[in-house]
Amino acid sequence: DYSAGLPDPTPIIDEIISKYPSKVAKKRKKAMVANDPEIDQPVQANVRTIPGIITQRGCTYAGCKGVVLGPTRDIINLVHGPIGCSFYAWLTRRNQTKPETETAENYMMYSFSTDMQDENIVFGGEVKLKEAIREAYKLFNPKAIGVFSTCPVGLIGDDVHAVSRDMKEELGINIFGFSCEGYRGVSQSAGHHIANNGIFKHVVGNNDRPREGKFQINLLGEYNIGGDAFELERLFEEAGITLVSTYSGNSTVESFAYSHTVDLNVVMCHRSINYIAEMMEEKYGIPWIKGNFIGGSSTAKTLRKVAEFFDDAELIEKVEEIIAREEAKVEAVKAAIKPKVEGKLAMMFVGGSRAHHYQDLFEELGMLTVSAGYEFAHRDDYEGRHVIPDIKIDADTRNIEELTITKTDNPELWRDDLVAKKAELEKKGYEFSHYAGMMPQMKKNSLVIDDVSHHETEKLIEFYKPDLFCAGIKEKYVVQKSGVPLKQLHSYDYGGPYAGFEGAINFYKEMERMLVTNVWNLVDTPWKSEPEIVGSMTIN
Ligand code: CFM
Ligand code: HCA
Repeated sequence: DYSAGLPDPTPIIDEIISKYPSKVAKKRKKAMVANDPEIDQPVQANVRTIPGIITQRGCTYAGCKGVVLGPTRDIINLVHGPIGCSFYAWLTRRNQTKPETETAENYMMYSFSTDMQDENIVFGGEVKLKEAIREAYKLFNPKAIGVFSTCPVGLIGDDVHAVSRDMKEELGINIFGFSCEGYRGVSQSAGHHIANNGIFKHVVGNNDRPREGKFQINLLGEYNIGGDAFELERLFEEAGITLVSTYSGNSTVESFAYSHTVDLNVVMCHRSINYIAEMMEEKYGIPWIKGNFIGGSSTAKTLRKVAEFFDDAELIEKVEEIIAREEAKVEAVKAAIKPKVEGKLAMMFVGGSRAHHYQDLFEELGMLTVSAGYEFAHRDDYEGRHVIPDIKIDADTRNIEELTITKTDNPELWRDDLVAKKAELEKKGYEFSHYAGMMPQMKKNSLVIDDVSHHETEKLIEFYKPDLFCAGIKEKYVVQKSGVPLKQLHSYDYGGPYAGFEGAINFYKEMERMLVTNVWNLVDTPWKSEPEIVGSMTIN
C-alpha cells in the first residue's frame, strides 16, 4: 500500500545492479533514477545497450520501415535484404488503414523483399534490387517506391540511393532509398530520424495544392494502431477541422506531398516524428504543438488547445459541445470501473512515448505508476526540456545524409501569418514546441529506468509486486509466468482503439477485465512444485 507515498527506491536500484560486473553496474545505474518531479535530474538515455544484456529494443530498420513508413498504404515499401526482415516488419504492429475507395492504391497486404541470398552477399545485390523495382512497377504501377536497407546492404556496400535515382529516371515515378541498416543507431530511434529526413527530402512539398477547409492541421506521430487514428479522425471531422495528413496512421504519400500547406502541426508521439515538425516549421513557418489523445481528459485538453490556436468562436463552441457529450460517456464508464481498480499498481516499459502517455489513463482510474521507462527515447522525452533537435546530423545515426533546411524559395508558401500568430499567442503565455516529459508527471520516488533489461524486469516484479505490467510481446509471457498480467501497449493485444474518448472507454473496460479477476493468484511457476529437470548433454 503506497497511499502514503512511495519508498525511496535507491536500495532497490542497488540490489538490481549488484548482480552486474562493476563496469556494467556503473553504466546501468546512470539509467535508473529515483524520480522527483520538482527537480531536474539527468537520466542516461539513447546510448548503446551493453552487449550480453537482454534488452527490449529493436533496430534502426524497424524504426524506419516498420514504424514510420509501414502504415502508409500507397507506396511500395521494398525491403532490400533477407526475407525475414521484410516478413517480421509486415503488419505485426497492427497499423490499420482504410483506402478511400475499393480500388484506391493499398499495398499494405503485401510484403515486398529482394530476398537476398548468399550469392548477392558475395557478388552484390544492386542488380537484383533493380530487377525487383522493375517487377514491382510492372505488377502494380505504383506512384512511389521506397527502398529500405537491412544490415547486409551496408556491410556489402550496395548503394540503394544510386539504384533509386537510376530507377526513378528509368520508370518516371518517385523512388527513394533509406540507409536504415539495423545496426546504424542504438535502437529504432535512428530509424525514425532517417525516415523523417527521407520523406521530407523526397516527398513533402511536391504538391502545392490549394487549401481545403478553414482549419487545417496535420497529426504527427499517430500510427493508427488498433484503429486509434479512426477515432481521432471522427472527432476532427465533427469539429470541422480538416485533417490534411497523418504521419503516418491511415496515410498516403500523396497526402505527405501537400502536408506543408496546413496551418498547424499537432504532435502526438514526439519521439518518432519531431524532426518533421521542426523541418516544416523551419521551411514553411508552420508552428507545432504537443498533443496527447490517450485518456479522456488529455483528449479534451488537446482538442481545446487546437481550437484555441485557431481562435475561432464557432470552432471553440463546437469543440466544447463534442467534449461535453463525449466526456459524459467516458465519465459514466469510469465511475463504474474506477472503484474496482483504484489503488492498483502499474509499471510500464515501452517505446518512446506510450510509457508516458498511458500514465494518464491509469491516473484517470486512480491507479499508481510505480515504475516506468522507455526503450529508446532521448533525455528530452524523460526530462521535458524545450526541444531543439539537431536536424542536420544526429550522432546516433552516424552516416545520415545531411539535410539542410532553408526557408522555402516560394514566398507564397512561407506562412508569415502563422509565424505572427504564434508570436502573439506566445506573448499570452501559450506554449509552443514545448514538450512535457515523463518525469515531471510521475510521483516522487517512482523509479524511472531507461532501456530496462530482462534481469531488471524480474527484480522489479519481485520488489513491487505490481498488479499490472505493460510492455511488448517479448516480455509478455515471461511476466505472466510470474503471476502478473501483462497488457501490451504496442499492439494492444488484439484490442483497441485506445485513443480519444471511445478509446478511453475501451481501455477502462480492458482494465476491469484484466484486474478484477482472481485468475492471476492461481498461477504458479511449475518449478516451484516440481524439481527443475537438470539435463546432461552428450555431443558426439
Ligand atoms: Fe512513438 Fe509509436 Fe511509441 Fe514509436 Fe514503437 Fe509503436 Fe511504441 Mo511499438 S512511434 S515511440 S517506435 S508511439 S512501434 S506506434 S508501440 S515502440 S511507444
Ligand atoms: C518495433 C515494433 C514494436 C514491437 C512491439 C513489441 C511494435 O519496435 O519494431 O515488442 O511487442 O509496436 O509493434 O514496437
